[in-house]
Amino acid sequence: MLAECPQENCTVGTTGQCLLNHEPAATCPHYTALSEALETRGEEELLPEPEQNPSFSSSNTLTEDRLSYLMGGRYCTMVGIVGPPDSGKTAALVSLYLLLSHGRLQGFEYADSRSLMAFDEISRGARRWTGGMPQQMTPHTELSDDRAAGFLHLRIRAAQDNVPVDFLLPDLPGEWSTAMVEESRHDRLAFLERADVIWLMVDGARLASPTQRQGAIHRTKLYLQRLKEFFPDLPRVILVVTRADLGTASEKTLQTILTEGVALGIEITVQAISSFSANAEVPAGTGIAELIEASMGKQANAAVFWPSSSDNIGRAIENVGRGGVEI
Ligand SMILES: Nc1nc2c(ncn2[C@@H]2O[C@H](COP(=O)(O)OP(=O)(O)OP(=O)(O)O)[C@@H](O)[C@H]2O)c(=O)[nH]1
Ligand SMILES: [Mg+2]
Repeated sequence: MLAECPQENCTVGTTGQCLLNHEPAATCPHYTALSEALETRGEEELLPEPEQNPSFSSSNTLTEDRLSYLMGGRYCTMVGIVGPPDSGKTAALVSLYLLLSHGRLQGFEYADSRSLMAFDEISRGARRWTGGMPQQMTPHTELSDDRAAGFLHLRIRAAQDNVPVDFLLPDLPGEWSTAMVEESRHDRLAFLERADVIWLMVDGARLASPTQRQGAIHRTKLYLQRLKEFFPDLPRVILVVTRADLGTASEKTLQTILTEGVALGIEITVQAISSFSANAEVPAGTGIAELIEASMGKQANAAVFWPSSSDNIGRAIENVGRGGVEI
């Protein structure tokens, strides 16, 4: 069973060994079982509405200046996650965490995390629900420090080669992205220059809707233009098309966006995901494993699976419905 311990240097989560030598480890007063609550899904009532949105404190996420110290010099794959409010940024992180903690991220397994408490915090509302999916699985993201990004850490091991990859994933309020596009405020997103890959999150339900599609395409193109303008050395971009359970964006729609990316000199690919699901035919978690695979920096593989050609769009969309796991 996965566990977490707030004691510095305690590795009970990965080794089962309690830092304070409690035997069994579960008798330690600092020990918190991670999956206990997950196992009771369906048996308990929906959590009451929080009185206020949880906001990250610096102790929950890893601040940029502490990253290298905390990671002990390990190379980390930094993902830049951008997208407007409600585009599904937090939901993707929650889905990834829940899949990993259930051992259900196909082809990958959990190896470690230095920010379990932060993951725990953002996943709280999504863990249990009864009688259908609530409207709001994750609260709007607010940060206690409105100036500097905080990162979540996950070490993920690919079953194929057993090599662990350390991911650093920021969960930022959508307003930070909107401020970049609309007010040219990009100072808080400076870390994007150093990112290995960018996930540009776009609401797939809007891209699929006849009335909202044009606006969503226009806005996504604007994001690509601004990203390239403010961060000329932009790393490769994965266009993450969210809410695949609620609609499928057409190839033509996606091609319009990809064409803009290519014209701007951006290396861009597409991945559709369904972090949660209100549709029995599209399991929650669909596309998340493929997103991790494409983000792992395995450029050769990524190129095979997701070349930025029109042929590829069908592949990305086709992937919806395959490999998904119910959370
Ligand atoms: N049906 C469905 N709903 C989703 C999915 N992803 C997100 N949602 C819903 O959309 C809501 C908002 O998603 P978030 O991930 O919190 O949005 P965000 O981009 O983090 O928004 P901000 O924090 O405001 O920037 C969630 O609470 C879910 O209820 C999905 O794949 N399927
Ligand atoms: Mg959010």
